[in-house]
Amino acid sequence: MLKALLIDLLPLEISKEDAKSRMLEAESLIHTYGGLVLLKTYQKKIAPIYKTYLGTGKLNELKEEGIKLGANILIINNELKPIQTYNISEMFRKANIQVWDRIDLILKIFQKHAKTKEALLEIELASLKHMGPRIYGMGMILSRQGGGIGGRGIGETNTEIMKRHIAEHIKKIEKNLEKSRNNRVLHRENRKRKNFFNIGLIGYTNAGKSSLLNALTKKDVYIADKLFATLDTKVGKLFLPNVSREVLITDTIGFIQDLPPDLIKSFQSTLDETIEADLLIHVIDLNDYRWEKKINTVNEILGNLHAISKPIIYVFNKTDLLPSDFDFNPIKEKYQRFHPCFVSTHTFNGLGQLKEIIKSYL
Ligand SMILES: Nc1nc2c(ncn2[C@@H]2O[C@H](COP(=O)(O)OP(=O)(O)OP(=O)(O)O)[C@@H](O)[C@H]2O)c(=O)[nH]1
Ligand SMILES: [Mg+2]
Repeated sequence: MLKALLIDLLPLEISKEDAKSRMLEAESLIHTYGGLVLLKTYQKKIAPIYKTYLGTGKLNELKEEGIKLGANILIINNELKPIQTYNISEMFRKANIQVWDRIDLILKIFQKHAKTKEALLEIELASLKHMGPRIYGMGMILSRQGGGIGGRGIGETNTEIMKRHIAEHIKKIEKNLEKSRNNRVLHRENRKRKNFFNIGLIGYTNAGKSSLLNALTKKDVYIADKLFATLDTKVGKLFLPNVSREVLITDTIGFIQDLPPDLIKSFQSTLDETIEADLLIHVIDLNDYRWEKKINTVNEILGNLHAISKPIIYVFNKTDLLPSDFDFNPIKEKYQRFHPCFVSTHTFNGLGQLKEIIKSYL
C-alpha cells in the first residue's frame, strides 16, 4: 500500500481555487490506486529547478517528515524529466521512499485497471517511453562513476545495451499494436459498410461515460467512483423507436489534465475507435465546479488527436446532484451549438431528449 507524501509545484500566479482543485485531483488519483496520503504540500516557483525539480531545502524537509510519518513514496504532481525523478530518488533512497511523478502514478493506475491485451500493450508502451529515458539517465550516472576521462565506463556499455534492448522491445509492442489496430480498422469498415451509425463517448475521467452507455444500451459496463475505471473499449447497441438504422455507442478511457501528448498517442488504437465515430458525445460532470475547465482540457486533447471537427453533443450529467433552483439557461446559451442536453444516468432524467437529439443526426 502506498503511504504517500504529495507535493505539487505551482506557478506563482495560480488562484487558491485552482491550487486546491489540483490537489484534490492528485489525492483522488492516489486513492484510486489504493494509496493513502499522509502529507500534502506545495511549493510555488517561477520555474522548476533543473537538477531536482523542487528546491533541495523543501525536499530535505519532506524526507524528514516522511521518515517521521512512515511514508514509502513521494508523489510529485507534475511531469518531471527522467533525470530529475532519478536525482530525487537518490536523495530519498536511504529513507526507503520511492519517487513517482504524476505520469508514473497515472500509468500505474492504468496498469492496475487494464484488462484487455491491447490496453496492457498500450500501457507498457507508454511506460517504456516514460521510464526509458530515466533508465538511460541512470546509466549515464553509472558511466560517469565507472569510466575514467575519455574511457568507456561499464555504465556506458550498460546504457547502450539497455537502450538497444528497450528500443527492440518498443518495436515489438508497436508491431503487435499495429496488428490490433488493423483488426479494428477492418471491424470499423465492416460496420460502415453495413451502414451502422457510430457514436463515440468522450469526456473527462469520472464524468459518467460508462454509466451513460449502460443507461442507454442496458450494457453492464464497469462503473466506479474512481479515476480511469475504464481503460479499454466497450460497444453497445442503442435502440431507438422507429429507426431502422443500427446505432452503436463506444465507451473508452477518459481524459485528464496534464497528460503529455506522447502518452495519449500510446492509446491511439483505443481512442481511434471512439474518435472515428460519426458523432461524438462529450459527457460532462455538471456537479463538479471545475466542469468548464474540464471541458477545455478534453477539447485540448481532442485537438491533439485531430478530432475537434466532428459533430459533438454536450451531455451535462449528474443533474440529480444539483440544487433544485440550478439555472441551466446560461449553459444552454453558451453551448447552444453543441445541442446541450441535461441528464442523470441515475434517475434517467433527460435521456429521452438525448435520444431525440441523436435521432436528428441519423
Ligand atoms: N449522482 C450521480 N452519479 C453518477 C451519475 N452518472 C455517473 N455517476 C457516478 O459517477 C462515477 C463515475 O461514473 P463512470 O460511469 O464510471 O464514469 P466514467 O466517465 O466512465 O469514468 P472513467 O471510466 O473512470 O473515465 C460513478 O460513481 C457513478 O456512479 C449521475 O447521473 N448521477
Ligand atoms: Mg468508464
